[in-house]
Amino acid sequence: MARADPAFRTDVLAGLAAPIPAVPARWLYDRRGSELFEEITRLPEYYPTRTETALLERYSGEIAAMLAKGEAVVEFGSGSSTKTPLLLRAVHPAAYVPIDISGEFLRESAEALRAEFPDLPIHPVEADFVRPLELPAAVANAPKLGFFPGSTIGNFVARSAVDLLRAMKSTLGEGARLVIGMDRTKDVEILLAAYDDAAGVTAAFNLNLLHRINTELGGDIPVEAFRHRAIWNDAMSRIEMHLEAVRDVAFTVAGERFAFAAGATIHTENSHKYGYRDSRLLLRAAGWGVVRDWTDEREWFSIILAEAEPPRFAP
Ligand code: AVI
Repeated sequence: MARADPAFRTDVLAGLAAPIPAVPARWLYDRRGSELFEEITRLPEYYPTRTETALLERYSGEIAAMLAKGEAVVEFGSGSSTKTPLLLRAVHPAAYVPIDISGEFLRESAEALRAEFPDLPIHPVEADFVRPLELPAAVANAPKLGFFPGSTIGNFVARSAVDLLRAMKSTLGEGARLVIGMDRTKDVEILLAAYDDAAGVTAAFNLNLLHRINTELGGDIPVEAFRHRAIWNDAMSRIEMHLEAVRDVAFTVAGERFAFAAGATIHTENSHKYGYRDSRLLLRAAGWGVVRDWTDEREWFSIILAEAEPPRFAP
């Protein structure tokens, strides 16, 4: 059995036994899960990556023109292969600080960016950015620009999204700006196709969680007894991923027994979609005021520039 992260064990055992079974989405991303996610970003049905990249190609010059000089760009998550260089090339920052919980991804992406931007000081920080953290002393006096692309904010329920945006504000400090990608509400058919593609890559991504549980937690889950489901939850304005039992099934994980009746599901991910006003409300709830937002012709995705609002009395 591969060595398991104790937090993975705790989350899986508690999540499978919960009245509404659910496993936190972060566990979808082991090495295989991350590879499958990369594949998802290239699928014809998965519009977010393509649309956000096109927005950055088109508007990063405009974004840069609205910023201070000598900014330190702080990216929440290690630099993705195509989006980060687009911003860095336009902004010409004084320094770049990628923050990621995975040291391995952090080192790999920092290496790639060093090759592309040999004169840019890069200060990687291995940490979980959901909590406020101290930035390297080298960028203490620089104005900060947070960068949170990918619509990853959509994977957090509103309460956690606000906590996260507040943590970012506290990490970046007074006067900070934030460039954030948010996926917009749109036709349900388009959303369902993006999260249940014809080639079955998203299904493999979701089902990989069960393989991971079997490998790392000594599980004997018959993976073929589950199928991938993508559901639009209109009241919550989100796509939900579930793993649905196609027949009655019983299995053990880490020596504990679980049973699922046919049709019962394990909830594995939320991907919230925001209307124009919803995104502003979410940011405002966390102390960020929207300076400007850029969207594509179909209004499928937004890149928002926000600024940290100073504390003030309100009526
Ligand atoms: C990482 N995150 C923004 C993706 C999303 O669209 O919510 C994860 C994903 N899940 C299924 N497809 C993509």
